[in-house]
Amino acid sequence: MMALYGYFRSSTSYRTRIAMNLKSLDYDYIAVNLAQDEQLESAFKLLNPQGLVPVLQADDLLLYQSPAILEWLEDIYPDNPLLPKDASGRMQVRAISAMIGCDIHPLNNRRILQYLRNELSVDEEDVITWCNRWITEGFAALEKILAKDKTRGKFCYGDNPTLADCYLIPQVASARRFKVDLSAYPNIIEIDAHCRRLKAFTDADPMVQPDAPKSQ
Ligand SMILES: N[C@@H](CCC(=O)N[C@@H](CS)C(=O)NCC(=O)O)C(=O)O
Repeated sequence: MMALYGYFRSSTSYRTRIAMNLKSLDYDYIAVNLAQDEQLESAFKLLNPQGLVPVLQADDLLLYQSPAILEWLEDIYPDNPLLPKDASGRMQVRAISAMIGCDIHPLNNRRILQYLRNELSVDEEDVITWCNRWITEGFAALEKILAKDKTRGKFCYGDNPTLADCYLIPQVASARRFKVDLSAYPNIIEIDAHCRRLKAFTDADPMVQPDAPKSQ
């Protein structure tokens, strides 16, 4: 059985959970409480010296960096593929994934925001403005790419969920948390709504993870 070290609200953990669910893979969920900096403790840094979640343990293999984990899952568990067969389709899915994973998410992930708040004394309103700036720029470009693809079904690419959807849905959740007005991105909203009706996505939702705060 694999073990996934993650945090309920972490987008990179969320995208990994979606991919594992889409491939119907069982795993133990091991919560690493980022709010209490458990990721910086020496025990966790033995798993990932970067002090970042997710980490996936598969037998004696320790996997880190969600893009590499997702590609590894695709290589080792080819059923329910998350990449198209053709090279240009694979390029397109990886490009959308990179727009989110390389160019949007890193600018609004927790440690960057904590640095803005705690080291640079940026107030919460400006932190939200910062997040909005980078999410809206990325989403505006992504919306154009999605609108232009006339062969696209209900997902980011083609008629089936791909890695691109694993990246997009957590980024939309995080955009909502940062109060981004999503009305200018109808294709993104539609893909998000469609994916969030599927069990692989709902089971990966932050609020149903064992470490999510219990609702009153
Ligand atoms: N590129 C890495 C980024 C991982 C990452 O930034 N993880 C965040 C949670 S989404 C984290 O562990 N943050 C720790 C912190 O804020 O100190 C990946 O995709 O795995």
